Amino acid sequence: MMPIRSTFIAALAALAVTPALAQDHDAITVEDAYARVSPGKSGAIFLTLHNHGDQDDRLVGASVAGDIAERAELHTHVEDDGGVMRMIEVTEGFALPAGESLRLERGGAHVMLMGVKDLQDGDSFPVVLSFEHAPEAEADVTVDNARAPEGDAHDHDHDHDHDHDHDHDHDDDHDHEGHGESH
Ligand SMILES: [Cu+2]
Repeated sequence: MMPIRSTFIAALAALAVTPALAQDHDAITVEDAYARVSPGKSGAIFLTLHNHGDQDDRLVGASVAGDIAERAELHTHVEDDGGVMRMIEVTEGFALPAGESLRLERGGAHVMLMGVKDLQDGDSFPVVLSFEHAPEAEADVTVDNARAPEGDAHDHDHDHDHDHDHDHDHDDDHDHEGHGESH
């Protein structure tokens, strides 16, 4: 009796983890996911999505565990009438056409984290992304507060960037912190 039960439970466990490992026929894959956070306040996740399928899709939601942050939302930046970049929630999500990639990056689309818990540089945590058509995708996100914005990658050595100061006034910091306070 016991060996049979054990085998049965082991088989169930294997079934439970299989979907996360079944990368080869996933229509949508996630790469290079990292986050910048202010513990106790807010943060943002940046990543690249690839739609390998032949159907247009759409990123419509994101979630993290309650011990990571209170809430996750899809956000983007828009320029207001005064030329100031502001963040807004994008409830309809982001288009991800068949065969194309979508980069969530600094100053653009991102997954906003509200009420960030005690996350430190180098920590990693899973984010679950949901799509209009494709099954949910889970990705590991690494906290990397020192990472330079994509557009700055080529001038890494300039003075303004040399000290890797986490509180440096990169263009998205004020927005995120302000946003966190308002919720
Ligand atoms: Cu945001």
